[in-house]
Amino acid sequence: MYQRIPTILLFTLFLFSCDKKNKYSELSVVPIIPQPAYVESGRGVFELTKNSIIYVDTATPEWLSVAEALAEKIRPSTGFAMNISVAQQPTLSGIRLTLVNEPELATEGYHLDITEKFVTVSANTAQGAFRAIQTIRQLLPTSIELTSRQDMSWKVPAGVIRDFPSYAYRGAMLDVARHFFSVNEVKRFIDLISLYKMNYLHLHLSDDQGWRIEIKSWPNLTLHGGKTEVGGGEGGYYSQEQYKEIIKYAQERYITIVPEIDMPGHINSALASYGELNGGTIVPKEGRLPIDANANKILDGKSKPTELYTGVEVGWSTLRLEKEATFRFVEDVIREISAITPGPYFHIGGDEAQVTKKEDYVQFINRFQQIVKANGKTMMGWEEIAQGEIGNNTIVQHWNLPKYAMMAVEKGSKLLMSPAKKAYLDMSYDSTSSFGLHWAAFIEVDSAYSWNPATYVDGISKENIIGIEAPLWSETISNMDEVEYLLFPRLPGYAEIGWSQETGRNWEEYKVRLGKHAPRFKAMNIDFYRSKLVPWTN
Ligand code: TNX
Repeated sequence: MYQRIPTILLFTLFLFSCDKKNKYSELSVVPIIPQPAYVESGRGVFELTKNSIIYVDTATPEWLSVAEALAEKIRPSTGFAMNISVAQQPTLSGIRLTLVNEPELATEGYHLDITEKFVTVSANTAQGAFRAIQTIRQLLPTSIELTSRQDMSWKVPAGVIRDFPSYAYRGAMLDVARHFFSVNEVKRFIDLISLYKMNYLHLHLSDDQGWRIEIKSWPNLTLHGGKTEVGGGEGGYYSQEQYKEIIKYAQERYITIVPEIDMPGHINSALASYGELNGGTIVPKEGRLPIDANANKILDGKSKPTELYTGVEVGWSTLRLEKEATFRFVEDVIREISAITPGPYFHIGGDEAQVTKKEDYVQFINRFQQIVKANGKTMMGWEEIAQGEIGNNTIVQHWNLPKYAMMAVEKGSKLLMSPAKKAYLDMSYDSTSSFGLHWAAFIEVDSAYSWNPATYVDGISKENIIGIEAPLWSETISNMDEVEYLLFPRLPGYAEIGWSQETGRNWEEYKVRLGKHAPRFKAMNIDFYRSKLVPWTN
C-alpha cells in the first residue's frame, strides 16, 4: 500500500519547497537509511529546545526505557534536560511516544507525525518506538551524534513517516573466536547495528582457534581453549555473567543474540581442552593441511588433546561422534548456553565438517536438533545442515551452495540469506583493501547493495526466507578500527536490504543518500572506508 516515493514526486516537492508561499518541508529529501516505507513532507519545522519534553502515554518500564534511551541520545550534544513525563494530553512542545493498535505496523513498525509543536511517534510496541528513535536521530542535525555540547539549533522538518520492515530477521554476525573482542567492543558493535534497525546479532562463540564462552560443567574449554587466537595473541572469553551483560545491552536495543557453538567441525579449541572429545584430529602445521576423511580414525581409542591452533585453515577438525560421551558434552554446552539466552535460536554451526564421516554428520545433525529442541530453542545452522533430517522449524543459513538452499526449502525449512559473494563483511572491498579475505569475491559497496535476497537463489522466493545476515569473520581483524573499516559503509546497505521495501531500490539513488552520511560516521567516530564509488559529502 505504501510505496517509496518516486523521484519525480520528490522533485516536485522540492520545487514546492522553493516556493516561499507554499513552503513544504525538506523531510522527503532527508537521507534516511534504511529508507522508510513512506515519507511525506509537511509544512514548517519542529524545533527541539531546552524546554522540550519527552512524553510517554504508557507508563510501563519498556516504554519508559525507550523514552530514556531517546533522552540519553539527545542530552549530551544539545545540553537540554529532556525531562520525561507521563501524559495523555501533553500541552508543552516535545516528542511524544504513544501506544496505538494498527495491524499494519506489526511489532516493529512506527508512524511519525512531525508538526511545529510535536514529534509524535506511534507504535504498537515499545520496540516499534525504539526503531522510530533511530529515524529521529537521522532527522536531527548530524551534530546530535556528538558527545559534547553544541551551541546550535535542533530542527526537524515537518511531515509524516510511516515505516515497517520487509524482513523479520535483519542481522549481523561477529566472529569473536578467530580474534577475541571484549564486552565493550561487542557493545559498540550492537550500537552500530541498532542504529540501522537491525534486530539480531549472531555471535560466533567457538572455532578452532578459541572457545569464548564459559561452560561451568566443562571449565577447561575457556581456561585452556580460550587462551589464544589467530596470530597467537592472548585470546579471551566471556564469563556467563559477561555474556548476560551483552544480552541485556542488546535487549535494551531490541536486538536478539543468537549464540553459535560451531560443531562438529571448527572444534579444535574444545579438542585441545578435553582429549576425550578428540577422535584423531591433527592440527595442521604451516603449509600442510591434512584434509582426509579418515583423519578421525588415526588415534582410534587413544584420544589425546590436540595443540591449540593459531592459523587460519578450515575444515580439519572434528568431534569424536562415535563416542557416546561426546554427546554429554554437546548436551551440557547447549543446556548451559540456552539457559542464559532469552532469544529463540541456538546456532549449531555445522559448516565445513570435511573430516567428519558423512553418516556421522547426518546423524549428528538429527540428534543435535532434538537436543536444541529439548532445551526450548529452535535450531539454526550453516547450510550444510540441510543434509540432515531437519524439521520445518529449523533455520538454514545460506552462505555458499544453492543446492543446500534448495534442499532446505524442500524439507520445509526457512533460509537466512548470507551469500558470501554479496553479504560477507570480511571480504575485501578490492585488491587494495587493508583487511579482509577474498576467497568468495571482492565486495565493493555497490555490489554489497545490489542484490535481492528473494531472487538470489534460483527456485527460492521471499516466502522461503526469514531475512538477511551479514557475517563478519575475524581472521584478518583484531580491533574495532579494523571491524569498522569492514563494516562501514557496507553495513547500512545490508540493513536497508533487510528493512526497506524493494520496489525502486537502486544503487544510483542509494549512493547519494549514503554519501550524505559521511559527517554522521565522523560524528560517531566510525572509521569507514571511503569508497570511490560513493559521492561523499565531505
Ligand atoms: C568460511 S562461512 C567459513 C568460516 C570462515 C570464512 C571466511 C562458513 C560457514 N565458514 O569458517 O571464517 O569462510 O570468510
